[in-house]
Amino acid sequence: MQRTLVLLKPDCVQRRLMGEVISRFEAKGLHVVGMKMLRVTPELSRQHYAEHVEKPFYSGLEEFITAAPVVALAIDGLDVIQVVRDMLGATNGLKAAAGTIRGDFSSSRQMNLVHASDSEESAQRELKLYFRDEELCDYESVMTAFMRAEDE
Ligand code: FUP
Repeated sequence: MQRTLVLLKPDCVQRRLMGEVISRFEAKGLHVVGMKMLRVTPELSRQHYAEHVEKPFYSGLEEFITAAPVVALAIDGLDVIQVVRDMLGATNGLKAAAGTIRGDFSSSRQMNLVHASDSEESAQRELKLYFRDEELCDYESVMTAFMRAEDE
């Protein structure tokens, strides 16, 4: 079982696509254990995108990610880090496959609606940036018996 950090970015919030995107994760059977709306500050942006701070596109990225609220989600599931990345599709919405979230709703590289951790290491780091331990709610998933076999 893994946990990942998902961010519904300012374009997702402004375009009223929050429900649409969360519905896809729910329909897949993923287990949401944390959710909050917040405004990303320039400082949080620099921490979140630490690997990109020196890149030429960073100033535009910071302007975008701080421009409106985001919704942070902590999501549990088997192989959830890769499963969510696959559900998002390629970074650039113009290149993302049809059927993926970005492929269906984004036509942009910067405004690609959703962020998700790309490894266990980034998930741990990013979850700490957005959630305190007591903000995460572990609860039993009563549907699990009808979502997958016991040996999966
Ligand atoms: P991803 O892992 O899919 O979120 O993508 P990256 O870590 O490669 O990039 C982080 C964010 O920077 C992406 F959401 C898009 C943005 N970006 C740009 O705005 N311009 C670029 O040239 C590359 C990435």
